[in-house]
Amino acid sequence: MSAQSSPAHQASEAFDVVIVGAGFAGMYMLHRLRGLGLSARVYEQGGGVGGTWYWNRYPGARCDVESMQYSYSFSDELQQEWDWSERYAPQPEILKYANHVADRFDLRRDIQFDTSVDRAEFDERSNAWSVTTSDGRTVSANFVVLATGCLSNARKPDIKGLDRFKGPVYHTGNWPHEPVDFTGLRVGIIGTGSSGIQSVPVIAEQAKHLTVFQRTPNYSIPAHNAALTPAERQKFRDNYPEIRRFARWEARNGIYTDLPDRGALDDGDSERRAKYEARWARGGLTFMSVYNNLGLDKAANDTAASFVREKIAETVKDPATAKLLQPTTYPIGTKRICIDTDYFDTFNRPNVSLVDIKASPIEEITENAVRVAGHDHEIDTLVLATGFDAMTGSVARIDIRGRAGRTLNQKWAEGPKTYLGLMSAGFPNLFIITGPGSPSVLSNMIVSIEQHVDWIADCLVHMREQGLATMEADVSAEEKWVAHVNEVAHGTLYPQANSWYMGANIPGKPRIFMPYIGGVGAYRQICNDVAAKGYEGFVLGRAAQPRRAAS
Ligand code: NA7
Repeated sequence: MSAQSSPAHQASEAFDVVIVGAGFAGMYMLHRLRGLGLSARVYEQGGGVGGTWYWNRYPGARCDVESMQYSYSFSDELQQEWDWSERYAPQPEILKYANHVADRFDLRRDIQFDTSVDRAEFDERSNAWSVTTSDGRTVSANFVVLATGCLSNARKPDIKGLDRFKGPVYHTGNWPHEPVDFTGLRVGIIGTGSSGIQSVPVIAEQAKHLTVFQRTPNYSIPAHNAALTPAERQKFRDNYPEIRRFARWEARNGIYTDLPDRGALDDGDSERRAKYEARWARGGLTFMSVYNNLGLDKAANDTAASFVREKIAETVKDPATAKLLQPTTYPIGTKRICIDTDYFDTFNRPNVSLVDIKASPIEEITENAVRVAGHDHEIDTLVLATGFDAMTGSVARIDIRGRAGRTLNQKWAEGPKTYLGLMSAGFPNLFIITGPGSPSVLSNMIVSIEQHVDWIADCLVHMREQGLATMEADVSAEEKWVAHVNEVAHGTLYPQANSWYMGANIPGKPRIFMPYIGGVGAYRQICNDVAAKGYEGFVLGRAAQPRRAAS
């Protein structure tokens, strides 16, 4: 499947595949393509591998999925040899793991760092993509794989006066590589999502004073993080075949845990409370797996939400602060639940204060303060934990032009449309890993990444064996899939929250529930069935007579 001679190819280097991004998705994609004998070039805008773990270096950054599960499964040697230190590894260790993988599989020689892809244009005559990078070069590729990540486009809020602030401003999603020392400083932090909740307790320990500006409180479950013992690690290693199988097929979110056999209202009050207590004591994301209907039934959900609110009230000594920290405006779990270490307890410290910016939004940021309700909260340093233009943001930054020069941004102006989250009609030979319309951010990302990469790799083998030059989503299959994704989402409580799943955190972004909530196992089966039926719903074209997708 080497690149054919064409005008697009003559002017530049040619690859079978260009991969955008060297995070966990891009690295594994490269590894698989090498194994198939395909040529690939990865472009990575950062100075190293790791994607989200390269950028999110803020204090307290950790994955919310346990390390033994948030790790590649494709190599048994790798999963047997790597020693995770803690139940939830800190960001530096996850980054170290990413670097280890890059070295172990000799990936770096095909990755060009410090280079972003600015433009990708499909040439209908040669059936190839012309890819232009930030170093001003253009290469061609038969296929482009967007491994750009779902939470990669850090978003600076549009707050009046932000640029006037005289002190340093940090975004959690774009944190400096040098350690930031808050000792003796008055620090302000805007945002109480997962990044805010992880960093607040750590910053509070250093800062002279920390002021937390909260718009919406979040449900957070204790991590109960701890060092992993050799015996705990070995138990996982011995059981990896079953743990990985279960994560792929049985657990809707790709995380191994015991699954519920009933709904929350099937138990009496005391039994239910005991189960919540046990899950709270265990800690972590699987809190939501205690019952099978917490994401479906509001009355069931209320029981879990009330339990967490009670825990907050028990922990936070000042009743007014506790009340502000209790989420009430959306069902628990409909925004990604947060996993914390001492977050609520941090508000008992004398050097931490909470400011409600829901009731009174930030009026402006001055040279040395955040002004709320006419009061200046003086600070020396500002931390923005304000999140990302999720799922579509990093794709939207690239000028992607498909058939007839139509851009992906034009096509997605009313919300992203894909078939299986893998391809978008009108954009042949362009794959997306964990894109909108796939389980993606609702799951253990590495489970979903590996499934997509393997599916794409198999697909490329099929195309090579069949002598196919193009593949793209059929418009009607795409429409049906988008409708299905929507229908499944609206059968749950998820759309009730103004979450980044819905695009609700970005002013003007279309409100569409982006990830597929049908569960990773059901989704995997659908993808496998599609492949088994000769890639049903995709239009496959030969080089001589490329076919157009029906439109
Ligand atoms: P999130 O979860 O999007 O959280 C962002 C936070 O910032 C959230 O509390 C927002 O309040 C707040 N925010 C955003 N814009 C503003 C403005 N303009 N003014 C005030 N407050 C604002 O991002 P994270 O980085 O914490 O986490 C993202 C994911 O990474 C997380 O779900 C995990 O999967 C890992 P809001 O809730 O919109 O009222």
